[in-house]
Amino acid sequence: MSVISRRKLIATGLAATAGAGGLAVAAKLAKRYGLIPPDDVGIYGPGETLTYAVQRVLTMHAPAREFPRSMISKTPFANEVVPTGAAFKHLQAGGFKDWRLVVDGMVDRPTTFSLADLKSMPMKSEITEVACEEGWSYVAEWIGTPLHEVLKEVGLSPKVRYIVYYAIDGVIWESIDMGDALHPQTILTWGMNDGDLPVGFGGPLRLRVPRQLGYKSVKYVIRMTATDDIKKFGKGLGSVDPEGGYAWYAGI
Ligand SMILES: Nc1nc2c(c(=O)[nH]1)N[C@H]1C(S)=C(S)[C@@H](COP(=O)(O)O)O[C@H]1N2
Ligand SMILES: [Mo]
Repeated sequence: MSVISRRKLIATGLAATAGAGGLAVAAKLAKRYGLIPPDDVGIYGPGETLTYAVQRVLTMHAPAREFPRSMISKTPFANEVVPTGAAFKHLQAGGFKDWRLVVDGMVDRPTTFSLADLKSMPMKSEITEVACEEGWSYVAEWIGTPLHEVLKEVGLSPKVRYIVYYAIDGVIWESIDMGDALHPQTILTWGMNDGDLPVGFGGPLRLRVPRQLGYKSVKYVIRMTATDDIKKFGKGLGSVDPEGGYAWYAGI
């Protein structure tokens, strides 16, 4: 989806959910509850703040839609971005036995998890949709370890406001606020449709954030950092997407 049509969508969504009076209320709530997204800068800033605030106030605990098993897409389309770097290839050749997820930042116990470690924790399966900002989507069963279980394990500082997460490629990184980080549907996924998570779909480890557009569901996750200051990361906009013109908050 182009930047312009995204803006149109945002404007339409705002009008539909809030109306003119609601916008004023949302602006007030945004201020009061600190619902200011990291990309609240430049000419689109106020729009991003209102979209984020309206969505957050209305949907703070609302789950993403879940589907019956019969709706699982027969031929899910992977927007393949398989990392070709030597490090990934080496891990893949070893059956991902040596894949590690580092969780650090503002936590009591910075921890390195293997896939086996994650699989030994409470698990969750959910049938949800991946929706790309370019318009296509598919439904699949995702199986993994809820992120909140991992965060409980490492002991989050009460000051933490964002979880930043990185792909092995060294380019893609994202962040989510605590509303999404602690949401029961946000899972570190290692299984798909009853099997291992295929590499094309982000295997061996992908963060599924089903309440937001596909680009928040980063594939090949190797590190997560808890922080209270998102401005310290990258260009300070919260992820690579706003650096390229897309919204940091991509709620659906
Ligand atoms: N590491 C990594 N993760 C990524 C991407 C990427 O380029 N690299 N693309 C994102 C985008 S834009 C979308 S829409 C989804 C696509 O997921 P799919 O391949 O399962 O359809 O993955 C997201 N995760
Ligand atoms: Mo996408």
